[in-house]
Formats: sequence, C-alpha cells, structure tokens
Amino acid sequence: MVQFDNQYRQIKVKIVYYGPALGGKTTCLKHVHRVTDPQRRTRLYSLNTASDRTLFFDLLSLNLGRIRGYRLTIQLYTVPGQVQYNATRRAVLAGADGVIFVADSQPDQLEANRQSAANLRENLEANGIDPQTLPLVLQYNKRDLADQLSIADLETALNPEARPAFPTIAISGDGVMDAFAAITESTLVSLADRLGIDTTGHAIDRLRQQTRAALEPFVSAPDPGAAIDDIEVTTPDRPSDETGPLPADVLVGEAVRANLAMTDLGARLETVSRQLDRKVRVIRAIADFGRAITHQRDPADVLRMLVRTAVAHLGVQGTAVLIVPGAGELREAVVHGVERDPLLATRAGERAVAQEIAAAGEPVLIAADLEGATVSAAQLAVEDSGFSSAVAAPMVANDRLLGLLTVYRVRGRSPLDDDDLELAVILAATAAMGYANALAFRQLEESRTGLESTVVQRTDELRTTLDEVRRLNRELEGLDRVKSELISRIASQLKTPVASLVTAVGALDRVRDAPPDTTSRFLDIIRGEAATLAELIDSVAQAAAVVGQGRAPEVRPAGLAELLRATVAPLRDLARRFEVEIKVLSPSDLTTISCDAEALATALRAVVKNAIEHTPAGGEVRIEVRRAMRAGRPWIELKVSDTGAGLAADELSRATEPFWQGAAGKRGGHRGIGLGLAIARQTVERHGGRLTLARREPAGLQASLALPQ
Ligand SMILES: Nc1nc2c(ncn2[C@@H]2O[C@H](COP(=O)(O)OP(=O)(O)OP(=O)(O)O)[C@@H](O)[C@H]2O)c(=O)[nH]1
Ligand SMILES: [Mg+2]
Repeated sequence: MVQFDNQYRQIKVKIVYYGPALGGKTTCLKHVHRVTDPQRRTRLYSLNTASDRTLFFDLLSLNLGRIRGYRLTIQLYTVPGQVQYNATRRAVLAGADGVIFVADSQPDQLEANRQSAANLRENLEANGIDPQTLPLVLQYNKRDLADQLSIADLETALNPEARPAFPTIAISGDGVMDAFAAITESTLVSLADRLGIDTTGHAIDRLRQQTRAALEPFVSAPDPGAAIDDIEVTTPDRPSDETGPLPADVLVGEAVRANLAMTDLGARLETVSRQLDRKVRVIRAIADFGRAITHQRDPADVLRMLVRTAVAHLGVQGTAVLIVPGAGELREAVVHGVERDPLLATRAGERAVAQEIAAAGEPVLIAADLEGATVSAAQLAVEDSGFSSAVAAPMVANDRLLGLLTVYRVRGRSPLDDDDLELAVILAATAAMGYANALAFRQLEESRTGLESTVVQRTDELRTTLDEVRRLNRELEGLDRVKSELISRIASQLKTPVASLVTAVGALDRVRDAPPDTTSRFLDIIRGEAATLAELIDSVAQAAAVVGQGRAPEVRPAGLAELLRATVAPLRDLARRFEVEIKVLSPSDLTTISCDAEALATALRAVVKNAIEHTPAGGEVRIEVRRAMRAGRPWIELKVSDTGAGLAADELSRATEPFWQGAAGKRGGHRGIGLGLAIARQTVERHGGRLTLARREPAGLQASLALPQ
C-alpha cells in the first residue's frame, strides 16, 4: 500500500522479494544495493540469524526521483524463506505494492517453490491484497548450477498467469536488475493508476521511460567493485533460537511490526542525518563564498567564483552564468561543462527558456517528474543536452535583475532536488550582491581615472596657453621696443632737415634781393632737405608695416614684369644720380609669381635701393629671377647683387635686424632709419620664404629673396 509522507513530501512504494528458503532473495537485494548510486540509497538493513539466514527481513530504501513534487522512495524487503517463519512473512508482506518471486531452479526445490508460491497467495489474501492484480515478476534463480530445471518446466509449474519471468544468477547479478526494473515499472504504472494520474497511453509511456531512465545506471553499469561480503550489514543480537519452539503467530507479528517500524525509523534517521550533514556543509560553503565574494573587485572574478562554487557544492557537471548587459537580454558570461547554456539555446521561433525564467524572476527546479504526462520546454531543453535535471536561479541585487545562474546534473546521478534549488538560490543572491558591488567599484575607478586624465589634459592645455601668452608678450615687448626706437629715431632724424629748411627759408627771407646764384644755392638746400623729409616719411610708412605684423599676405599670381617695373621705376632717378646701372634678368617663360605683389615690390625695392646706395659710381646692381626646387617643391628666387663694398662676415647676420646700420655709410651722406632690409626680410618670411645675404667675390653683396610657389 503506497504511503504518503507529507512532512517529508515523500511517497513510499513497497516491493517484496518472496520465495523458498535459500532461494537467493537476500543475495538479490545485496546486488541491488551494490550497484546503486550511494546518493540514492540507504544502508542495507538485515535482521538475520547467526548463519545469515533471514530471520525477519532485509530492507533497502531507494530514491527514484520525483512524482507530483514528492520524492519517490522504493523500499525493497525480503522475507525469511524458512517454512516456520510464516507469521513473519505475512507481517512483512503487509502493504506490499509489488512482489518479486525468487524461485530456486534446482530440481529438488520444485516442491519448495510450489509451496512458497501457494504460501504467497495465502498471505496476500490474509493482508487483503488481491494476488490477481498485484504487480508480480518471477526470477528463476541459480541458472549457473549444472543440475537445474528447464525454464519451460518452471514456467509450467510456477507461472500459470504468464507474469514476466527472468532467468537470474543472483551471486553474479545476472538478470537481477532486469527483474527489478520490470517490477518497478509495473508497480509504478499501477501506482499511477491508483493515484488517478492520467493513464492515457502517452502518460504511461512517459512514466515507463522515466523509470527506465532512473534505473539506467543500475541496469547498464552493474558495479563489480565491492564484493558482496564486504557490504556492511547490521546483525542484531540473536532474537530467538531457530530450533526452539515457535512463538505464537500474534507475538511474532507484533515483533515483526515493531522491527519494521524501528528499521524504517532507522532508514529515515539515516536520510535525515545525511540531509543535516549536507546542510552543515552547505552553510559552511555559503559562508566561505560570501566572505570571498566581498573581497572581489573584478566583476568577472565574482562570476568565475560563482561557477566554481556551484560546481563544487552542487555536484553538477554543467553550469553557466548568464548576465544582463543592459538591454534586458541575457548573455553568456561564463560557461562550464557545456558549450552553450542549454536553457539559453533557442529552438526556431521560440523564446529561450532562460529568458522566460529571468523575466518571471523566480528560481526553478527542472527535474523529470515520474508522472510526466506532459514534458515542459525546459525539461526538453535539459534532456536534449544530455542532462537529467537543472536549476535556474535569478541573480537579483537591489531589486535589479543582473543575471541567471544555471546548473545541470547528468543522467545516472540522483537528480537535482529542492535542497539543491535552495543552495543555488542563496549562491546566486550572494553572487549578485558581490557582482553589483564589483561593478560599482569598477565604475568608480573608471570615473576617477577619467577625472585624473581630464585634469592632466587641462593642465597641459593651460601650460600651452601660458606659453603662448608669454611668447606673445615677448613679441609685444619687442614691438614696443621697435616702436620707441622708431619714434626717437624719427624725431632725431627730423631735426636736421627741418632745422636746415628753417635756416634756408630764413636766409632767403632776409636777403630778398640776393644774387641769383645765392638764391639757387638756398633752393637746392631746400629741395635736398625736402627730399630727405619725403624719404623719412617713406620709412615711417614702412615702419608701420613692421609694427603691424601678423597680417597674412594676400598671395595671388602677379605679373612678374609689372612687379619688376613697380620695383625699379621709382629708383631710376637715384640710380642715374649715383651713376649705377640696374640690370634685370628673368627667364622668358616665367610670367607670374605667387605673392602679395604690393608688399613684395616694397621689399624688393628696399633691397635694390640699399644696393644702389652702397655701390660706387660706375658700378652695377643686377636683379635676377630664377626658378628653383626645394624639398621637391617649386620656389622662385629673386637675387639682387651689387658691386659695392659688401659686408663683413659678422655683419651678414645682423644686417636684417631692425635699425641696424653698417659702419660703411651710404652714399649721399645721409643715414636712413635702418629698416629697409628688416622689412624685406619680414615680408619674405610672411610669405613662408627666406631672405639671405651673402658676400660676392671679389666685392659686393648678394641678397636672395626665396619664395615658395
Ligand atoms: N550458485 C548459486 N548460488 C546462489 C545463487 N543465489 C544465491 N545463492 C546462494 O544460496 C544461498 C542462499 O542465498 P540467500 O540469498 O541467503 O537466500 P535467501 O532466499 O535469502 O534465504 P532465506 O533468507 O533463508 O530465506 C547462499 O549461499 C547464496 O550464496 C545463485 O544464483 N547461484
Ligand atoms: Mg534471506
């Protein structure tokens, strides 16, 4: 009779090995115990006599998975086969949900088999169990012995209802698990029927499939490891003397029930203590994990640590951490034991299961339910990836979904359960907090370094600006000096011609009727000084150009012939007076030159004028125009050469400074302001060009104005 245990959310199903004495029942149970995952079973409880013959019963509890959220536990019992223990057998058989009848194949045991079968029927009926409907399978055991009955004979004698029957060798385990799988399957089908679970063809198929999957590791991989004799069995004090008088049936029944209850309690205690052990381990793991997480500053390290901890403490083979990078969609951050997270992998046109779970925000346990009328998309995704069960726990910190932890356990291990779910939820929550902290820390770091680099950049900019201000200041100071120098020079230069003019005009006034030659002498003086004044005014205009520097020249193609004419024409008179010849040479195919024509003509005129003034009578000033290539780009060179005294080597570099005047005076007696060459240089440089002075052999100076085109 199926027992529901609501406190532990457990369903207990009772299967009994029945059969004649020494047929091999206990040996079968030992085999099942031996090949079962330790996670799924309790110890094997045996209440034996000293000779190891079953006195009361043997008991093994197996956890088979879940059904309707309940843990499904199968309790396997054997009865004592010896004839005199019938009261015990009857008591153990009470509430059985299925029976495996273990027959002895030896010919001399045929009668014992028959009697035991009849005895089974009797005891079932005594317990109110219908032998016709009770799930039952047969084992024809000891098929390894030489002397044995044929299967056909055994079938005829023992299996009139044609129940499933299996030839077995219990000592080696051959066939034992097949028989066990068959009784489990039919017992569960009958259980489902009695529970009112949907028993349409599909649901039953699914149940069979689930049962087989649950038993798969037992059936396909019987572990030949520990020898049967090594298994620890509990042998209580010998409770009665086998040869003595039998106790009354009632007394025996009471004793058996008491023993059953105690053994069941023992099994339950074992389960509870195992669960407690696990809880302690889990709490310690959580504490360690929490402590370690708080020291993590790198978000990626937090996630890696979560995966390591999950694998170690949940005993899973696959796991993944999916994170929400921003837009709400999950993305794999860490995977372990899987190529892609099975719950994130989508089928065509479907939303990933992981997205659904994250959106719902509730942790989920995905494990096959033996009821299994329908299979969820989540279960399908898990099974498709070769796992049996999974847990998905959202990672939430400060009410914000940060990600999802998923863990997967392979088939053949006991499926993940509610305890695992609980642990995964705590790990995910702890990791979420650590992850959020690490993210915040990183943001802080980033904004701090951002701020630092901005400060560095602004400081650099300030320094550059400051340098520029200093440079401009120096330039202004220079200009200021030029201006004051200019003013003082103009003032002193003006004194002489103005004084001469005043004197000459005064003299003319005094001697109104002076002889004509005297009058013309005074007029000459007046004319000469007026010319000097005009020249001074010219220089002031040029000086204004020096002070007004910074204005970019307006460069455009200008006619070369006009430029040269504008340069030379105003100097013709001077040259004639000084008896200096001006020669102009330019290539016939050069018609234009890119420049600010007016500025360049002024500059060139200053250079040519300077040359004329330093050239003795009979000498020559030559203006030569040439094309040139500098650094692969076209330039124009305007060379002005004279046959004067030239300049000393140390004077060459200073001659283009403002107000510089050489030792060798100009012809004509007067000294200028000393700006001609300085202005020329400045004009050329503003064009991006260069003015250079060189000595000529045997005598003379050559000024070269080079301009990029
Ligand atoms: N050769 C052989 N010996 C077997 C086999 N199964 C069991 N035995 C042996 O038979 C003897 C009895 O086996 P048990 O498993 O104790 O039999 P049982 O049915 O539990 O007997 P009771 O508890 O007395 O009812 C033991 O010595 C086993 O080693 C088998 O398949 N082949
Ligand atoms: Mg036994």
